[in-house]
Amino acid sequence: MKEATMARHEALGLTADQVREMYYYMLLTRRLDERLWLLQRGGKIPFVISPQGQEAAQVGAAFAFRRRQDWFTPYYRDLGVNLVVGVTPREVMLSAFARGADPASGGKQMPSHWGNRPLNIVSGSSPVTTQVLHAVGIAQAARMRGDDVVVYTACGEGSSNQGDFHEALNWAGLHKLPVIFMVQNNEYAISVPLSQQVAGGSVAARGRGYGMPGVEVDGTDVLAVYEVVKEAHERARRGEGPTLIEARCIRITSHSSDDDQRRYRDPEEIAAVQVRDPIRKARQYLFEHGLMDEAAEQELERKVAAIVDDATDWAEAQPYAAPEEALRHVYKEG
Ligand SMILES: Cc1ncc(C[n+]2csc(CCOP(=O)(O)OP(=O)(O)O)c2C)c(N)n1
Repeated sequence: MKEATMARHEALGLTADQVREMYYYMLLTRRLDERLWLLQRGGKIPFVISPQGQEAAQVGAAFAFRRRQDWFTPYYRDLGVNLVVGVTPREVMLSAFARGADPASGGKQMPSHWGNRPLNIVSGSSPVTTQVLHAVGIAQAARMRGDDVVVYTACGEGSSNQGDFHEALNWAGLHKLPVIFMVQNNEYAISVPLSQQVAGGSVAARGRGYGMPGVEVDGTDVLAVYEVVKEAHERARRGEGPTLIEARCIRITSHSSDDDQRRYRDPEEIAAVQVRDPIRKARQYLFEHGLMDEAAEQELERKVAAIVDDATDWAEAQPYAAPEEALRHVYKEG
């Protein structure tokens, strides 16, 4: 009887503070990204590829993992995952401004090519889906060493049509490796809509063919995502193998700052997308359950704005890498 009257987060074992923290990370992800667009349009940074519309999928998933113990091979849009795992807003900005202290690549890679050694976030490269195979290799190594590790990897639904994706799932399924494949389906691969990308129309349905559960979840609902990823994480730790999760998301912005979605999406479609905004949905949950009121919301917005301002100003003032650093990490040293 008690279950029926419990709030959803309580039924999932989450405290009020944890749900508020999820919202904080979602908002931080959105506000940092909005700042990145301003900086790009102002000519201060070269490139943005946004998580807008995918914050719930990213924050909900990352909350189910263990910091500094699990491993992560995220994809470029995974700003929310990186923040939850421990990348700081200052580090995000170092990378955006290509400054020498950027932990991902010392300012050598494009922004959003995440990487952070102490946090077990593995640096990726620009060809999509390579990170999915890296995740499987890491999971296999952990299995051989007897380490208690679960690996997070993500990509878009367009990338789930690459050969690498199928090889990765097959191998992980065969060997029951502890990997969670998180496909964030935002319905477009640049300008190509879902109907022209995915044979069969469902990425989740492919799981069965590779010997693992394929779960579809509303990727705009942070608690729903947390629930399925937590379950997948527990399965992986019990030695029952990988899970494929298809989070049905939305894409609010253009593919990147080099793209203009008005060239291939109707204005009505772009406007309709906003209705499923994950931030709005999470905010409504907090208000309905008395976890946030207007005063608390304003305070949170002020706090997040101050963090974004600090990260921007601080990172912009940091130096570029010295010219002698150009070949560092390119060749083996010593
Ligand atoms: C192997 C490879 N092919 C093509 C590209 C160019 N490219 C970059 S992102 C992208 C679309 C990916 O779409 P999707 O996987 O759905 O992810 P989304 O960006 O929509 O989140 C493409 C084709 C690339 N980077 N690598």
